[in-house]
Amino acid sequence: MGTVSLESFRVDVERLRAEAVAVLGAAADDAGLEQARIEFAGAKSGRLKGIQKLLGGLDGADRPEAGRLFNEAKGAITAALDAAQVRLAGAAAEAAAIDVTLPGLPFRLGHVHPITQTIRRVQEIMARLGFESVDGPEVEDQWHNFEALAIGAEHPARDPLDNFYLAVAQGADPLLLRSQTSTVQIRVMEQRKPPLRIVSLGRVYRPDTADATHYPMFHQVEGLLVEPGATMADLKGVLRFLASSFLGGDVHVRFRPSFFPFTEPSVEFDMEWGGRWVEMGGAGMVDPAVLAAVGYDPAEVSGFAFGLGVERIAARRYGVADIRDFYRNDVRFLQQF
Ligand code: FA5
Repeated sequence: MGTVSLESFRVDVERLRAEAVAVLGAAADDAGLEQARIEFAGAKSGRLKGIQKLLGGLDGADRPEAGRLFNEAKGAITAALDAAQVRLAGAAAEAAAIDVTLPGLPFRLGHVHPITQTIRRVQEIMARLGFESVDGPEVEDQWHNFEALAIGAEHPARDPLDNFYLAVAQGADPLLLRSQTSTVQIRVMEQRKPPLRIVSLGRVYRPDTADATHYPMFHQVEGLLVEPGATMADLKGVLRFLASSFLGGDVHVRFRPSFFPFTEPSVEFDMEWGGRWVEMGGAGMVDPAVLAAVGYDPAEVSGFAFGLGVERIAARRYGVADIRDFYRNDVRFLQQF
């Protein structure tokens, strides 16, 4: 008769197995795992070894079943040991992958595009002279882009080759991407009574071939003042103030005779800055016919208007030789501003 019963062996083996699996599963680091390994699976005095020794005390008939129970428990404990090793190795690799002492990646901040900076600067300068900033639509009808500005049906400026007309339903009034911001003069005068001082900065579109001074989409500054007694001297004074404030230093403004259908007289104006004359835009006294067309009395009020290219004045101010650079989206160029 053996000294150990099969039942008590079974209880001991199961208890050891459950305890070992729990402890190995909870091992938090290599040292803890090694300690648990020695305790349960140590070759000399591990507890598994202790249980194994009990086998000798069992009845011969019970030994095969007891051996099977033992091998099963040993297999489960070995598997739990392997799993714990894999788990801790993975955690170590993960910890090594994040080096918290490395300097962080620099966070790249963007900034306002130089053309937008220019627009805001011009708005701010004109506001000092009492010019309110207004917007107009980029998709226009023929009335605002041409007719109200005395650009008649036969005028070459209306040529489809010189404009971006939009496809509209047959019979509907043609629409186009505005070719100038002078449209906003009309839109404002249609809705307000004089006196008024407005400035409008926005995109305009012309099928021009892109070169150093042209782009098919560009921006214009439109200024309009309508008051009793406004003269060309006022126009020159305003342009000179704008140029000096924008470019810095004393800037001279020169008028050259020109023609626009909606101003009379009309001029092109140049600015002298850094010893060079540069063409900036067109201007003139608002034609009395235009004033009358929007319901103003030309005997009571007169006005002046001007329009200039934002890319041109931005290029001048920042020393940019080619306005196409503004639209290449090259961060190395843009981050200089
Ligand atoms: C006009 O567009 C008139 N509406 C200006 C005006 C306003 C006259 C009010 C009288 C009263 P013009 O077509 O010349 O005029 O254009 C004005 C300016 O826009 C030019 O001097 C130039 O600076 C700029 N510009 C014209 N075409 C381009 C282009 N393709 N790319 C960049 N800038 C351009």
